This record gives sequence, C-alpha cells and structure tokens, in this order.
Amino acid sequence: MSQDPGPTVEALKNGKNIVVLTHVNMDGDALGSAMGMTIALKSMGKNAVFYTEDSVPHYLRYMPKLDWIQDNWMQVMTNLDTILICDCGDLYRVGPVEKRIIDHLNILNVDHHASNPLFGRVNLVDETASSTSEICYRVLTQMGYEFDEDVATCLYTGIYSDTSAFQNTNSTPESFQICGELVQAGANPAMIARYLYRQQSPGRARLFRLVVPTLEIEPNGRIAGMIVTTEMFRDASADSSSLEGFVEFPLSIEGVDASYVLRELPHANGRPNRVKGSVRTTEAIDATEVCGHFGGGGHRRASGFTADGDIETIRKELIEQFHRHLQ
Ligand SMILES: [Mn+2]
Repeated sequence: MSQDPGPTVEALKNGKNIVVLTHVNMDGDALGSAMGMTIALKSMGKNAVFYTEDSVPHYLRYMPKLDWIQDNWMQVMTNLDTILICDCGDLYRVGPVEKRIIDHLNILNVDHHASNPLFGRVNLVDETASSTSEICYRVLTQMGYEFDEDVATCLYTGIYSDTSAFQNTNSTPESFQICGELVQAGANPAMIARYLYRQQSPGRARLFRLVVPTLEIEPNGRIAGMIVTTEMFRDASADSSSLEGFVEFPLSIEGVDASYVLRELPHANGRPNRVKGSVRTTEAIDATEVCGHFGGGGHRRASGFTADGDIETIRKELIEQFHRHLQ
C-alpha cells in the first residue's frame, strides 16, 4: 500500500485548478473528506471545486458550504489540471462522471478501502485508517494547513461516521487524537452527533417500522438481517439515503457476528431484478470475503455488493456464504 502523504501533498501544492470527487450515494466520510479538502484547498489559494451529481442526504444537511457543490460538468473549470478522488474503493465509484475523467493524467486517489486497485497517478491508500477523512487530516497537516471550524466539522464527521460513533474496531488512538485536534479547531461533537444519530427523518422512521418485521435470526444465533422491498420505500415515502445505518440494528443483537440488509433496486424494463446488499461483521468473519462472492467488496467489518436476482434467492445465497466463512 502507498501510505506516505508526501506525493499527494506535492501534487496538490502543484495543482491550480482542482476538481474533488467522491463516491455515489455519499455518506459522512465521502462528503466530509471531499468537502473538507475543497474548503481547505480554496483557503490555500487553489481554484478547487467539489463536483457531484448526487444530492446530500438529509442527515448531513448541517455540513458547511453545501451551496458550493457543483453539479454541472460543463461549468467545472476548463483548465482542470488535477482530479482529487476521495473515499472511492474503485474508479467507477465516482458514478457517471467516470467517462469524462478516465483518461485524465493527474488523478490523485485518497482512500482507505483495502481492495483499492490504486487507479490514480498518485495513490494514498491506507486500509488501517479509520476513514478517508483521517487520511485527509494527515495530508492537510503536512501541507501546513491551519484547521478552521468548517474543515474541522467536515473531517470530524467523516471519522465519527465511519467509526459508527467510535463503536467500530477502526477507532484507533490516532482517530481519537485527530478528533481531539478537530474539536479544538471548532468541530462541535454534540451538534454532529445530534444530526447523525438523533434527527432521523419521519420517512426513515416509517421505513424502519416496515423493515423490522423482516428480521430473521438464523438458528445458530450468529447471523441476522432484514430485507427492504421497493414497496416499503414507496409506502414510507422515504428517500434512498434513509436506509443508512439500518444494518447496524441486527448486528446489535447479542451473539450476532454477521448482519445484512438487502434492498430491492428499482429495475428498468426488461432488466433482471437487482439487489443491493450491506454487510456488517464482528472479527469472527471477513465481510469482504462474503461480499466478494457477489462481486462486491469494502472493508473487513463493513462491505457491500450489488447482484442480479430475486431478493429471497439472494438472501439464501448470502446466508450460505455467511455459514461458509464463519469461524
Ligand atoms: Mn470511508
């Protein structure tokens, strides 16, 4: 792996017109790292733009400078010399904009997914980091950046949400130390915790009520999960980001080592049914191995996949995979 921030720092110092990208279906770390870098780079005199075609999920609407987000590629600067990609385990994760940037010669890849194929000219990939935001903190520190409240809020959000509020095993002494610095610089832990964990939308609560009855715990007590149908989304009037975090619920059951949430994706005419899976595990099982069976990946404790097929069939297949890999 390529864990030295040096080459990334050098490339950013040399950049003038920088576009920052992150993965589709952004989460706290995706938005936190990309927006944090954008704000910091701008304050260091760079012409930096955060480009995404996605909308910001409800629970992240407290984040700073959301009106800076650019969603029109034609208006993204023409003299683009540097593309910074944050929190993408693979290049295609940037979404449709991939086809516009795939031949660009100066892609900087900053990420913490073990499966990252190092698609950039410069790669800063550290799978031991709690989050991409934590790696961004190291980059900005090495650039001599003095953290302000906005950037501190962004990076704290990334670390706090990718560790699930410091509950996951990726909460290292370094994560706590960095978060301490970020709070010193103005991040507000109580406000961030309130938005991330105590301000769920009514649509999300209605969706949860519909999803919980699908909970199944396998007879061995170690595998548990739920499924979400297209009808449930419709009946709850919930948007797709509402599912974020549901997979933590089965994992919170005593004795459970592997949890999952399967979601039916709306399908185009004539296309087979598709299912999106989220998997969380304890140290007893490697989530990347289970999701790898379906062509997905991620982290050892948190992975995902998208597969063609009927949701109940995929559920059976997934449970088989869990049994196979459980130690
Ligand atoms: Mn992340």
